[in-house]
Amino acid sequence: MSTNPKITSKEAIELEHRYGAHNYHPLPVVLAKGEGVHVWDVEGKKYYDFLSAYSAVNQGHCHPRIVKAMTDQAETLALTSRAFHNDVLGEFEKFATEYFGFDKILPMNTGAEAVETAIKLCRKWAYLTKGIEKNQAKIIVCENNFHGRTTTIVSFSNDPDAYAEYGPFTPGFIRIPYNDLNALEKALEDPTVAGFMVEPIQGEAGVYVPGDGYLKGAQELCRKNNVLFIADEVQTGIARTGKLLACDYEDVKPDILILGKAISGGMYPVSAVFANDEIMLLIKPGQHGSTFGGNPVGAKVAMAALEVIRDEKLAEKAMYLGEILRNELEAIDSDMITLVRGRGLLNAIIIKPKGDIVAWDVCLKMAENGLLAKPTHGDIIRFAPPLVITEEQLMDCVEIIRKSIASFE
Ligand code: IF1
Repeated sequence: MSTNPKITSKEAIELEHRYGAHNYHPLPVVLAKGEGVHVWDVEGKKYYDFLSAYSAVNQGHCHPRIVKAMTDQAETLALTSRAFHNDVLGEFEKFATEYFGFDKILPMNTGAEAVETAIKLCRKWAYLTKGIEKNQAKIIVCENNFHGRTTTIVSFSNDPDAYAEYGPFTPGFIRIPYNDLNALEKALEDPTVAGFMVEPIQGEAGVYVPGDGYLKGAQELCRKNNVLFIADEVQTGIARTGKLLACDYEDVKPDILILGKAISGGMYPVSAVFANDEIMLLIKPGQHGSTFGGNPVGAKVAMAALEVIRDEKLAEKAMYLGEILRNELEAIDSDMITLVRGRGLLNAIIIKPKGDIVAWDVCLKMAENGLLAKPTHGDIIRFAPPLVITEEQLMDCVEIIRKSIASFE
């Protein structure tokens, strides 16, 4: 099946190269169609998607319920701005706050905007409630964090690709090692600290899972020191790790929860910050917002996407299939795979180069064999298929991975 006879992969790549900024280095595959766990390139070749748009497409590509929610609303009312009320936003806010168990939600569009929102909210709380002196509030973050790409967010990144030549940087952040409660305890001695922002599993760092008790311990330390615990679940949230939220593994309820990506099933940019009244109501009219945040299309799409998670029991599926995937990957007999890690269907393998063969080559080989995954940091490959994948499809994928790696032996 040819999905777009008007253009070849080569032509599409040349157009992007000629007219687009070179801010990405994608695999040389041009996708034209998606359905469930599958995507097709313009020549009609079919692939398993093992990235899910960085865990945005947890519900699978073009899920019919989410598509219908989007198209129905798009032909009814798409955007009002927040200058006026709309008849969907309140319904979405009630639905989402009940779904995640918070008093209030503040909807935005992208993950980075939601992180910015959480930072602003934390700072408001620092001055209005905690009583920190004007402009002195600090937020603790972790080494190797990834929270987005705005100038403030890259200000506290330690990845030169993310921050270099983008200064001057926003002050007010303290960086400590991840998965280190002693470092956190020490940093919390500073009375101007207002928040601790953390990814429950570090995604960009290569699916780095902290030790048991880290999140719980961090939350307790924050409580003891009157500091807000802020969880960035943009990547880990919405069933990806085998629970609705990765924080659920330790029964930790953040003071501020940040969601994005799969809250809309990847159909449309929707992100959100959740908090209870004593924090969220500190932001008053005119003090924060976005033209598109809370728009009726996004609201309908997000409700449908969250219903799919619940009705199709995708957290339970991710838990069950993740176990199988890691066991199968560990059973692959190759000294090129040095480590398998992850939770639920957020996983990574570490590739030991073999001569000139590195993770990028393994990904090219897997693509040739019909499975798309992307390397990161040179030697890590993330495996994060849509959660609607069946056990049979998963075993098919394991076979593709096995065969691809074996081709280098
Ligand atoms: C890119 C990685 C994934 C995130 C967390 C906020 C955001 C993200 C925990 C911002 C975004 C992305 C963005 C994408 C690559 C990507 C990524 F490789 F960098 F680590 F997913 F694995 N918090 N993650 O992971 O959300 O503003 O993008 O909606 O190319 O920047 P956004």
